[in-house]
Amino acid sequence: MNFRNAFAGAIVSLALFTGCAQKNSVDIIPLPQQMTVNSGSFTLDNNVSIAGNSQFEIDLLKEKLSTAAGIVLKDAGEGGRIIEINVDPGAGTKKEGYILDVTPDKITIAASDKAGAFYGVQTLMQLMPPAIYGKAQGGENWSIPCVSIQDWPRFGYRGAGLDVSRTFFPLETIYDMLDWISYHKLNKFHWHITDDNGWRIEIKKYPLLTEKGAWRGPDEVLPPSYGSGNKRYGGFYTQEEIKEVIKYAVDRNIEIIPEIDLPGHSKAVIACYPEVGCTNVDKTMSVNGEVNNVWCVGNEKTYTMIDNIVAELAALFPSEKLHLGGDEVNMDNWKNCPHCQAFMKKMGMKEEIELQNYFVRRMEKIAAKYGKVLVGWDEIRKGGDLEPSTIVYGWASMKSGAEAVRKGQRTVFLPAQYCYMDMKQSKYERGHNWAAIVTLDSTYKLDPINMNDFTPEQEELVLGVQANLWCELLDRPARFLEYQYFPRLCALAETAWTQPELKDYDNFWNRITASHYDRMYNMGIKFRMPFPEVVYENNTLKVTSPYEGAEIRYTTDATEPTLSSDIWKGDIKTDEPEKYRFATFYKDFNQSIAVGASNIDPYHYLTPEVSIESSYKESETAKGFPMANITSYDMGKYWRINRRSDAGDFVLYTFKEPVECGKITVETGVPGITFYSCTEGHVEYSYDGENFIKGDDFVYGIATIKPEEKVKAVKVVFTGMSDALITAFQNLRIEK
Ligand code: TNX
Repeated sequence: MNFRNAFAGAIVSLALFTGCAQKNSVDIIPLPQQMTVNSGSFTLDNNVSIAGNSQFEIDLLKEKLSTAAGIVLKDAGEGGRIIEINVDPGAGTKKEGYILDVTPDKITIAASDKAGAFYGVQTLMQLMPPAIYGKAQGGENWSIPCVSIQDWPRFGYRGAGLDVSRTFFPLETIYDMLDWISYHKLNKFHWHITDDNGWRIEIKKYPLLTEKGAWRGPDEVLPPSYGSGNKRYGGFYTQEEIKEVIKYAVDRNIEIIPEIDLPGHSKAVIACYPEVGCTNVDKTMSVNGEVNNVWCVGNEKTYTMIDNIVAELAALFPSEKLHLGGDEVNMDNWKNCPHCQAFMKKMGMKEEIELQNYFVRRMEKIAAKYGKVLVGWDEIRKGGDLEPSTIVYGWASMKSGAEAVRKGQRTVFLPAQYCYMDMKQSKYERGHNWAAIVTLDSTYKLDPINMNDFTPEQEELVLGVQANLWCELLDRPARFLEYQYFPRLCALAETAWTQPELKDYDNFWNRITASHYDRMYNMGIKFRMPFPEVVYENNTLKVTSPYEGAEIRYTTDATEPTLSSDIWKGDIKTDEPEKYRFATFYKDFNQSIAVGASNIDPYHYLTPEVSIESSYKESETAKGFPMANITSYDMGKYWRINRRSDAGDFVLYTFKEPVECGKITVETGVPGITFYSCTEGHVEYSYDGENFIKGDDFVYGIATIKPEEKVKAVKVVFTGMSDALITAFQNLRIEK
């Protein structure tokens, strides 16, 4: 196939439509491999019939059109213009590929497999008004531009992963996700269904896993974590529910790959069945700050229990892949555990890393026993070889995935720097940043083949790419999942589907803003909006719009813009730039975060000399995070205590001189990340340093004070247990 021609085709087609009323209607995401736009259109109305042998796809289209347009497609043979959808093994299309032809009288979708027919319908829907994804009729013009498309995916593995352990999502969200990923021609849903903070799948042989292990809270076997606070939190899916989900996914060409994360990340199991955990490890913490979360690999009971669990999983999930984790095990657990040590001795092992490989090799055998192929994270390569069939998920870096490929393993690429949807999208937004700030552009750029110099044989081992959402930080607001995934998941979809020769970020961005925003709106996705770039120069606030036609509103009193704020029209002359805030709006549905000029400090925090007293001992301070960090007024820094806080704990900030101010914001936890904050407590303040007034309770680790006199002291007061094993405090944000 000649990609240069295909690219020319795509360009020609876009050019053809520039300046014409239907310009947006060929903005397909992911971009098809070959597309020609012809003149004319096919009008959808009640005089159209639908025929063919691809029943699910036919029904899907009928249902969408009747809901969104009130159009009732007639059955085959009833006359009128016609839509035909056929699966024919002789159609000559590639795996999951399709041919879509739209002429004024006829639409045909032809594919060699059902997946192809499904994707043909997805593309056809993107040629319709965005309202096709909606739940109501809006009076659109239901005509479809004439096109000729030949399309197929670049990668066979095009995934989205979701962690439902740290945050539990109801089934409704899982179904929404399946719809959304299928609209983007993604075909794998990697369900991270267990972790330290909740076991979320019914296992009939071990009922405690969900009776107890699915719940955390003050009186549960799992302590509160990640903002779940002082209440019972959790949930799980029954096997019957999962069967329904799988059926729904299969219809939409989605393979669900379940992950049971072993032998680390297993606090939920071990809290319910302590006999399979290492002993003598109460103080050995994982990188996520968990203790008692590692299976004992020197104990046969471990393997019996895993075998029994896998038996149920294997019977439930049709996928040939079984993901058993393998990541981030703190091997000190094994070092300190008498059973593991005795086992190492018996086996003649010298290092704990050999235990990791031993464990993984046993997992390969258990998977094989049930007809499955083992899948695991980068770390399963540690300490020895693997079966050639075993699949590695390269997450830590591009390099780690490439190493797996060079070792001859089939590999899915999800390097965190490109694919982790829990990473911040800019320095101003919430999210993890340990890997990178992951912009839309970063996700779009990912190319595991072109970024490595693999041999043709090695290229065959690159199964594809995946975007992953870890959910430690998803405790708010309810639709934050959508904010994190979209539109980054659209970028991943194009990376996964479209040949790199055809990819062009600016072109993608135009398609997103000109058409796909409207589609996502109709899909009901509360996607992230980009904020404007603002700089202050020559007494003027200069605003750069994030895209053509964006609606930007602003305020002049430092409050967040709303739909009734003024619309920005051009440069603003002012001597008080810090009072301005700008945000991008999409209809009345969505808006970006509010920003001020990036080259000035919009807050003007005061920095009075302050000293600290507290209930924590010097020895409890973590290395590298000293108490002095919270008197520095460097807002990125924090003081970290290596223990959970409880009622009675406090931090007292006393100013050398009383401070005149309008507002003090007291933030606990890690700056920009809702980790290790005060979940049960309130703030107190004092004008004389002796008598304290109770202020607000901490909400998401933050409390504010609006004093009426000069303030001498501010106190963080814990009234109950905090919900992480670590506690963190920040500098006071004091404003005039
Ligand atoms: C690393 S990726 C993890 C997860 C965390 C994630 C946060 C991987 C295999 N382990 O447990 O949730 O980082 O970004």
